[in-house]
Amino acid sequence: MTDMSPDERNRRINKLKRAFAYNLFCRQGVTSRSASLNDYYLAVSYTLRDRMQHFFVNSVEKLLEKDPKIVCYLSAEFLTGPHLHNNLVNLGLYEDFAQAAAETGLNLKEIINHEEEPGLGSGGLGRLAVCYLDSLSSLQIPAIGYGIRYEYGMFNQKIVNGWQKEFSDRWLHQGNPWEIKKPVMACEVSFGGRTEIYHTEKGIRRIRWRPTRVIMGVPYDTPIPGYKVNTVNYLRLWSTESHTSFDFSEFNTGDYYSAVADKLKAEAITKILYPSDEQIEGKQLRLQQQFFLVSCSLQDMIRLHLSRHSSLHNFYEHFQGQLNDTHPAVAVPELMRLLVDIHLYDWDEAWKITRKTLCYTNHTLLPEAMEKWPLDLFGSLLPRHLEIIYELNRCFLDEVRIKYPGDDGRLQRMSVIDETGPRYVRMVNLACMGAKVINGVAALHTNLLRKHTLADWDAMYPGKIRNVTNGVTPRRWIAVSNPRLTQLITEAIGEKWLTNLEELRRLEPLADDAAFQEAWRKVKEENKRDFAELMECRDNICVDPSVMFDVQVKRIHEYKRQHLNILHIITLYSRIKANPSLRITPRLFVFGGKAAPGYFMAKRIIKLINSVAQVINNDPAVRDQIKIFFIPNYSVKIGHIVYPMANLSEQISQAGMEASGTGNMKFSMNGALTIGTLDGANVEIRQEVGQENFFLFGLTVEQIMELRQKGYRPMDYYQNNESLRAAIELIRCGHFSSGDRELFKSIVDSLLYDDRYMLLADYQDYIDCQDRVSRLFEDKKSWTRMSILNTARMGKFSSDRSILEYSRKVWDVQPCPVELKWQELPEDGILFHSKDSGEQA
Ligand code: 26V
Repeated sequence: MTDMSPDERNRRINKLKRAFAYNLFCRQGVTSRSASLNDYYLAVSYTLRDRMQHFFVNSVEKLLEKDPKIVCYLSAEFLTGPHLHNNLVNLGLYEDFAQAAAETGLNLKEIINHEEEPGLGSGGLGRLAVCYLDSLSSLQIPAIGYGIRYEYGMFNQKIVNGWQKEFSDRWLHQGNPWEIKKPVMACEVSFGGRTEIYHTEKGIRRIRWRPTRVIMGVPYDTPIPGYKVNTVNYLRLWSTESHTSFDFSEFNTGDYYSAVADKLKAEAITKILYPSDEQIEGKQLRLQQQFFLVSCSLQDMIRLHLSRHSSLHNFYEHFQGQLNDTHPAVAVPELMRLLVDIHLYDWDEAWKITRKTLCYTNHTLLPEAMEKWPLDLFGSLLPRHLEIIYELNRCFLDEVRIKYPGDDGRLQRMSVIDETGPRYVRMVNLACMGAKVINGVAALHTNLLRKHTLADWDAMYPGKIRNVTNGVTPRRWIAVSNPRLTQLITEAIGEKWLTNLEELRRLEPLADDAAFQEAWRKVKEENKRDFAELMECRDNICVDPSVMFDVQVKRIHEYKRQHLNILHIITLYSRIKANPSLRITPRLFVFGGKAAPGYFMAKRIIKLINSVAQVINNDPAVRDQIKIFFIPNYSVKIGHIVYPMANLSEQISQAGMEASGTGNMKFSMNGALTIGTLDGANVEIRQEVGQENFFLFGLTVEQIMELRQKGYRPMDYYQNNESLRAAIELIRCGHFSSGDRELFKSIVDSLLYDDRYMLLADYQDYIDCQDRVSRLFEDKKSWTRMSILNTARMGKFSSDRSILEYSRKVWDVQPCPVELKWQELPEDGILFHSKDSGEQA
């Protein structure tokens, strides 16, 4: 495509222009005279999708031919971010589209910016799933992402009077050009009822599930193109529909009105996303969602397998299921049910297949995040699955008894049924029992899993718990979001780094090169200027782009310690107030993130940030040196602007709490320096970039355990540290709440009397470290050098490396390259090809 004659290129551009016009007219039903920006966005997107469709159909055909093992990534969340720009970059068509748009009188950037992102995820876990899909396609590994097509995604956040307010997200209302509905692939999913025993003609005893409700799952496919390869995998999202041909009389809902009511009830299942970090106990709809996702996906995998093979004995050789956290863990009993009850395999054979098919990724160590379902609720919704779980658990506990005779404590801990109080089904134990491999998401996290959370499992199955450190895709997180940096890097070292991120090491020799440093600084400044302009437009806050941009964007949670950041800001504020002639290193503090709607403390922390911002941004004595900005409604799209503009990345969770973090990687790749604790992937980031290029502070996991054992007393720190006392006192006395002492009492009390995440123990070390950061920022050369070295040494954190590790350590899968001759596109964008002659049909 690159060695094209000007004539040929002109022809291609003209074709694209005609395709825009065709799509505008035929699909949107408008002409350029009446088209809205949304019409143009849809027309351009359809034009691109038509081209992608060609690769997609080809990839599927290749799969059928070669019959390789397919990775099926099961996840309750897929946070895709906007598609158009990413797809243009991956298909290498950005320049063509930009030119065709310009010649049509359109601005491609404006069209790209118009896209509303699907909010089908709440944070790192859902975004990781999509980085992995990008890498799977780019590495040409056959894969399907299975998820839920929530009608309402993650809520939209507005900040009203400093508080978070939630608004529903109707992401589909303007149309979604990327998905294709596949009604012929629909599946049935059952709920409720009871089970009964029957005997087959041969006299074999079997179980039949008599559900009370059957609904339909209809898939919508979104193509996921790899970067400049011919492989296009897809994301298959399931949506509920009521069962059209169902015999209502059997369930005494024979009248029309209750039939309609049933339809609405069925559709409710995929209505709304529950954020992954929300307490979900007892939410029946959530369990329905989990089962719905799992049942549709497993049926789909089995159907695909049986279209090419006569039996399911070798199912696991062709399908590798990956459970993204425990949300899809009900796959364990569901696969057993499909094999035993529907396909009539014997129990032991079915268990062998199941345990070879499924693997499980753990994404958190927080005890309160371990999913469990009240037994009654589980049994009333999935009676057959509960029976299967009982039977699996019985056999499993027999094994434990044989290996550890008389160890009742271990038996109780490892049981899938929690019987220590009210009875629950423990999803972590279910996933661990049914998985071939269990993995953690960063070295520290995996070690803590082995040593603590899953120690019993590690002892019983040595080697089953493995580590695969998270990674992020450099395509979206550098090429799409930071075009200036992309150009600078590519000019310096060529373009191979986008598919082999280790190539960035070749920037190292340039870290001290004055001209390169200058160019590097210019990129960052321009990115900062873009952001400052956006702020000014939105909130009328005026910022000098030369000050340090100090950023913390992530879900709001006490363990992530946004309020430690605030204590630092208040400390700086106090220093200036105490000494008005003091000149500090000026900073813009940027925050962004959503709090789970029912999480009281997280919502107070947002209010605190905004209240401190209100006082500081309006105080002429300090506002030239400190400014605070809370970005409302943080999203992937905002991430595209934020990671490229940051000078300092705040990764300050309590050690041992953040399983990995992935924002930390995105910042560092884009040349931000990190201030962070030894937590999650920070540990490995520091190892890679060098300890001299990372601002470390805080207690280690070991020190925290020791301190907790000794008896942690936050009050001691408070009493012995004057500036800490002053900072907390300012919050307590109502300085940031117009004298209201009640507003932040819960935050102050929790810090002074409990402080579960030990902010006070880390406070002084954090402040000292921030002072070092400030001093270093004044030395432009040293800072820039460190910034270049951070980017240069981030090769490890490409999701390509993660996926290659999963392929080797967990899945045992290989790439399956798709060869394809480029063909000309006819006017309407639909492309025909014949395999041998390459002629157009
Ligand atoms: C769940 C819950 C549920 C109960 C209330 C509090 C709470 C807090 C956190 C969670 C974690 C849910 C799982 C999750 O989102 N884990 C994130 O996964 C990312 C990708 O591996 C990783 O980078 C983050 O460190 C990890 O928090």
